[in-house]
Amino acid sequence: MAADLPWWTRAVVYQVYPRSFMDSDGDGIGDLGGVLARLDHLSDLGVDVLWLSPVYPSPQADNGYDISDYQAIDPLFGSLDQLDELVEALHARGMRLLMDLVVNHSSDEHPWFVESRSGPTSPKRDWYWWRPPRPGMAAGDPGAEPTNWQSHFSGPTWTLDPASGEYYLHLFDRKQPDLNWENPEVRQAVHAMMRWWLDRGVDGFRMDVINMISKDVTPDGRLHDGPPLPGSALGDGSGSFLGGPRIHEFLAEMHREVFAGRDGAFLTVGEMPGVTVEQARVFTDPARAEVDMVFQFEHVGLDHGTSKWDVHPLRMRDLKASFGRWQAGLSDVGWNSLYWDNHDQPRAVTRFGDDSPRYRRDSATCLATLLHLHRGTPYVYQGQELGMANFPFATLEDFADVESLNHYVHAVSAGESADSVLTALRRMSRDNARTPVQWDASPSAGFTTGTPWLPVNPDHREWNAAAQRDDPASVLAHYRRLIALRHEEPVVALGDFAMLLPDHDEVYAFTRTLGEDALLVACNLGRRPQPLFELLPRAKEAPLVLGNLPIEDAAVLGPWEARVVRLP
Ligand code: TEU
Repeated sequence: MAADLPWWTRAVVYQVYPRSFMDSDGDGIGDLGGVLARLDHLSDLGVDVLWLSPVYPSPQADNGYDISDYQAIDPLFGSLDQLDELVEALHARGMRLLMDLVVNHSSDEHPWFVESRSGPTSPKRDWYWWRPPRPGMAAGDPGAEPTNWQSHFSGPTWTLDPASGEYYLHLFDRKQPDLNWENPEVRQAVHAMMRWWLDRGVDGFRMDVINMISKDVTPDGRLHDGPPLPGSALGDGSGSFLGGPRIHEFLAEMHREVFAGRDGAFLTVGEMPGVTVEQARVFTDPARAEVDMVFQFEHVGLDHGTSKWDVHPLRMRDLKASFGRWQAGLSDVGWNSLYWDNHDQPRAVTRFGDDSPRYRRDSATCLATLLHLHRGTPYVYQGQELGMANFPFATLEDFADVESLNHYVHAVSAGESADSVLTALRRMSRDNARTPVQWDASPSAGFTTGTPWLPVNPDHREWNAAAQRDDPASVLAHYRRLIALRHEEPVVALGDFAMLLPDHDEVYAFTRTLGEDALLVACNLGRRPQPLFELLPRAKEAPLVLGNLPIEDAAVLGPWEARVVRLP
């Protein structure tokens, strides 16, 4: 039975955020030449798939998640020839390429939107969401926006176009207008574009906020207000666009139009903020042919209060309850994706681990072991395999991310103190993930010969790929072992998951079982030694499969120690 499962059930994906990966031409911004130059790093690691964040032409308002041409490469990043070269080089090494598909919205500089904005009679007017002011109000009046929705990037989701007196919808920045998926021409254009990339040899797509493409709209075109947000004039519109009424229809149609009947081994992963386990079962049920797996956000929301900027400590029980539910919920139908880090999340070693000099390496490898031993497809975000940590941001000027900068402006103008906003940005800003990859100890960390677009973390002198490559005790070496283990051991890829010690505050433990074969995984997520054999007596007679630390006393799980043993 295992042999029939799709290839990606045994795969590990590596995410490249090209701006920050490797610069080959000295302009301080990473590019495709840089990716090509560092492919050995990926093969050494042993990953199966490269997910490339957007490299398409873009005004870069959201670092490429605002696309102005879906079928080209931004000269900032290189050329289409280099993309073709990348496909070929990856395939030659037995790896596959996943492109980022950002079609909930385009850039406001995409010719489609430029045409759409030209006036109410434009043939492309209906490709986006244009609406008159709220009935009884004049364009530009406070609160005249067609709905009260708050944007993911602060402020209203509507921007007025003074020329026509109508507003357009943007769930994200004003430079990211939402495409109108109700219009079949939009869907056909997206499908054609996807086929064009597959014809070039790419192996699939990571689909940006794909559960937001269907909006809850009445037959006569009205959208609904959401419940008011505390302390704000705006409301939460997510009920109108998260997993909207036609989402399954749109995804099934996309699969039919783009993938069905095509030869090859593809992978689709839908990024779905707010998705529940129950919904994910439906989205990833192979019988429905929608997407292969989804990115869910539950575990990366566990340290959020009223918003991501209201930071709380993570409670171990919450993490276990959440991961446990996802493992159980997708055990018989569907499939999990597994991640700590990506380009939107602060660095996990700082956020969930312990990045003090004493425990940084141990906590990075412990978190990695925990994640990689779950059932699902693990994603490694560039630099995570090196133990890269958050950046010591000093002032507002150090930040570049549109979400962070918009939040600062809105929060301060709403009366929050500049200091407290900055404190939150330091911990949660997406820029933490976006500082250049630390290749070596040289001044720009081997990332560029020019001035990096975001500063290199000063800790790169100690924490870098060159220093770790030949060190068997490094974070990098541990990632290599984890990835190899998944490839070698069917039980790691496919075994059933069972959570142990659900109420323990420091030890995260579980078993994986495939037929007669069973592994026990125990991770100490803290600085206090834990009595392993007392907590988990079955670990006593069990031989070690993989650990992150030399074992001094087998009966004790040391600070941030992770151990995988085979149950007799
Ligand atoms: O992100 C979707 C999303 O909702 C969040 O991750 C968001 O970026 C933010 O961090 C919430 O606080 C995707 C992309 O991954 C992100 O980089 C883009 O900015 C966003 O969509 C818009 O395309």
